[in-house]
Amino acid sequence: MIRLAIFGLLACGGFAQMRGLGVPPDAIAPDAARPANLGFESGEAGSVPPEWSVDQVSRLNGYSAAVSRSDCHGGRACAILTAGPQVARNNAGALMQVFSGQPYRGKRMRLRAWVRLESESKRDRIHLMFLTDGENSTAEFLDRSGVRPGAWTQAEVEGKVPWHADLIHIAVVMTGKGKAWIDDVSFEEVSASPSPK
Ligand SMILES: [Ca+2]
Repeated sequence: MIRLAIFGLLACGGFAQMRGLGVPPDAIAPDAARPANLGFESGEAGSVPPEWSVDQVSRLNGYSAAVSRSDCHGGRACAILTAGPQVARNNAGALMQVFSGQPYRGKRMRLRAWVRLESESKRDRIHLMFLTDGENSTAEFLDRSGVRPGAWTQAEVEGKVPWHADLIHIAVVMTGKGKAWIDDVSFEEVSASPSPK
């Protein structure tokens, strides 16, 4: 039901590729215990940020990611996800990271990131999402409205990690032909509301 809701809402052909995120892509370490390099301070300018990857479908569609050392939100570096010239208007590209779901089982988590989208099309967006994988149990949480082209904005999405989650994939997804700056990602438990006295 969740998958249907996501894809029905976006009504965007390119976004259907995000279903593939449920399978660990190549070039990542699925046994990583905790998310890392969330401020993109590691790595060489111009190369893919360590711990992160662009999934294969996104790469085939023409998206690429690199560390940038200018115009960042925090620290000295950030990531840029760029749509190449061959990207079709309705495609989507994702920068993602995968780690163990075990420490987060049963917890309500919030994924946040500072993002800035540069695009000539007002339809383009940046969406945050996280997905969980496990035996007989998957879940997907998507920031449905997304961030429009403009200044640095903090995006977020929340969801409860299923008890049987083995892996968590966090992703920053850009739809369309823009250029997305990404920085200061966090994945934290949502604190319980104080009980009324
Ligand atoms: Ca940074």
